[in-house]
Amino acid sequence: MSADMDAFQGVLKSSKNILCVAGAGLSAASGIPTFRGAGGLWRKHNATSLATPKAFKANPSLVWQFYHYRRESALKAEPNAAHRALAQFSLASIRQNLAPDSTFTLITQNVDGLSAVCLEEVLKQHPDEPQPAQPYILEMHGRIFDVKCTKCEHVEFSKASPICDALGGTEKLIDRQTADSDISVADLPRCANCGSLTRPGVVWFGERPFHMPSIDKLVEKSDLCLVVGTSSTVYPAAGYAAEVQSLGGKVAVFNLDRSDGDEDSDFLFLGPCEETLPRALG
Ligand code: BJW
Ligand code: ZN
Repeated sequence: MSADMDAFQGVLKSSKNILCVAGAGLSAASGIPTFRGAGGLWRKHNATSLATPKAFKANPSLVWQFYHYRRESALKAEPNAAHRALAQFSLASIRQNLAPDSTFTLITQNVDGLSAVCLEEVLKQHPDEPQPAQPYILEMHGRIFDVKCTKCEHVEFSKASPICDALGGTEKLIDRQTADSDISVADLPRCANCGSLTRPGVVWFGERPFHMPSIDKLVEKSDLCLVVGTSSTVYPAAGYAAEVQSLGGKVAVFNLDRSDGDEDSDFLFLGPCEETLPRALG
């Protein structure tokens, strides 16, 4: 594995189908906590222990308080330089008149919506430029502002703050000593269609990620995979880089620290991605 930026940029220029697999580190500089390591504790709970259907079934009040806190954080957050570098690179790829079948796709595990917000901002700054012909962002673990019924098919995109009266203010209770208050199920967010309990429209462990058929096709044809700010511990996302490499493509990892499987990468750029990505893609 190499940290040679010039060599990386040579590969970047000659690649036709580029994939970026991103994780929580992409949004860290926007103030969104990561899942593992120092940022992974909410009150006294591990963030990952709350991201399961079992946790929601056992304690919907607790899981909703966790997601309410994260919704409120995401509402206040703004895209950072790493989001911008990716959005600008996606537009630059179009402007350089790449072949019509060439692609740059961001597969993000993040649910905060910051990559989409950023792309909209960048597009607004260049209203006369060609727009992306195909979806550039695939949010494989869903979107935190989607609220989905536990009984019927109803899904609503809502940035309401707070999402319901009973959760209002609980986002401030974040220290370890906080006793978890028990909000009755009747007072948690309810479905506008059938009145049942709703849940965040995100992908929990054991659930099928979104966009799997499209992602599988992209992985198969990618000649370069950028792995940005992810611990590479959660599948299927954690397997994409190795798959691209096994089919002859290159892999470049951008992470603050060492991450699973990075010893097999072709390029490794250690440091905050909000600094390394703008340099690499600029
Ligand atoms: C910086 C930085 C800076 C910090 N700059 N870097 C194969 C093998 C083994 C197990 C499995 C397998 N396939 C499937 C499984 C099971 C399971 C799994 O992977 N388990 C593992 C624990 C082993 N996977 C699943 O269950 C998935 N579903 C599935 O495969 O379904 C199949 C199916 C098919 C058909 C029918 C039904 C099912 C679903 C996984 C869902 C994960 N959900 C969560 C919550 C999402 C909602 C929410 O946000 O609340 O997704 S858990 C959590 O982990 C979240 C994240 O997206 C995901 C990954 O975490 P991420 O992004 O990598 O964050 P961190 O915190 O781990 O890492 C941050 C990194 O950033 C660190 O490396 C830092 O160093 C770095 N960093 N600041 C650069 N400034
Ligand atoms: Zn319903």
